[in-house]
Amino acid sequence: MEKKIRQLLEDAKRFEADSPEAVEAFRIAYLGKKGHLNALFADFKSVPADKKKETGQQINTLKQFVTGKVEEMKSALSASSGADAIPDMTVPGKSMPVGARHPISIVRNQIIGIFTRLGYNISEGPEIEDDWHVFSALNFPPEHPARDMQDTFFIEKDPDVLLRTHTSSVQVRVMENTQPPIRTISPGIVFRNEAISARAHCIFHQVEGLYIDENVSFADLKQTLMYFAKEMFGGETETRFRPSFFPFTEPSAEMDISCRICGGKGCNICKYTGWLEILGCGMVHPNVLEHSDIDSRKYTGFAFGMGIERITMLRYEVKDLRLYFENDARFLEQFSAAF
Ligand code: 2NL
Repeated sequence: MEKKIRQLLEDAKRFEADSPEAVEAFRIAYLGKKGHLNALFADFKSVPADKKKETGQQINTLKQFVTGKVEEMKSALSASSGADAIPDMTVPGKSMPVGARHPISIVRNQIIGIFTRLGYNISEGPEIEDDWHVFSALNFPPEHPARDMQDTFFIEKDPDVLLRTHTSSVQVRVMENTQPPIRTISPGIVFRNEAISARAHCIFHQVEGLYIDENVSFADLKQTLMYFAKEMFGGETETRFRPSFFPFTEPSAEMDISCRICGGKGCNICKYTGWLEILGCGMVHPNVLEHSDIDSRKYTGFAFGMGIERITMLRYEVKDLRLYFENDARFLEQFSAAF
């Protein structure tokens, strides 16, 4: 009997109806006066007493399943047939929810787009690095504070294994492996041992650029970065260069753009200066070229680096860095219009 019940349940599960008549025939076959269930209940009398409980439950399960299935099939068929099922062609289509790219990816792709149109290629490299590629090759003196445990995440000491603090390490690897002309940008994640706040994070994203050839000048640097600023922030964007210092460039500068929020008049975004700092840059230090076996008498180059989080904050007026890492859909969905 048990086998029979199981077989009937299997058949019922497999049954598919394509018309109301088929549903009715199915209902009669199982639940009708002369149907399977009544037959089972009749046989039930001869089930031994110690099996009655179990078998009774099985019959009930079958009955419940069939009753539910009949109702389901009826409503499915009435929804797809009959007068009220003729589709109303004037109803607007259902929109498919599509995801949004993360704002950091959107801005990273925009930066990559601008520089690849200028003839730069993209270079990538390891996130776990050694001292040479992150510091020594880039002309950091042995006692430079960036090498401190307070600033850099060390995985091992002696020899140093560390998380890269900038993507210049990728460009050192490019210089080691290729002779000029070099035109490359290195987007990627970097790590600094910092307390997390609205304005700082221990993980963030950078794009660095490097251009090395004969007769590359500071004028080339300025024109390239002024063009970048206009492409990124709009044609009316003004730029200014302030002298700065990095161990790996000489001379070095920081580039500001005119504040997009107030148009240069002064507001709390630009701290009433009318200017926003967006990147650091400079002429590649001769020591850096020589460390990678590039002849610094024949070749010169410029380099720059920017934080993608910061550019994104300025582009989209994001006020708190932590939003980038929280994956709150209410924040991320706001970027679904961009690529
Ligand atoms: C900043 C400053 C900068 C570079 C990055 C660089 C790379 C090589 C050689 C020389 Cl291989 N320089 N990169 C140069 C100047 C500034 O970044 O404030 N970044 C967020």
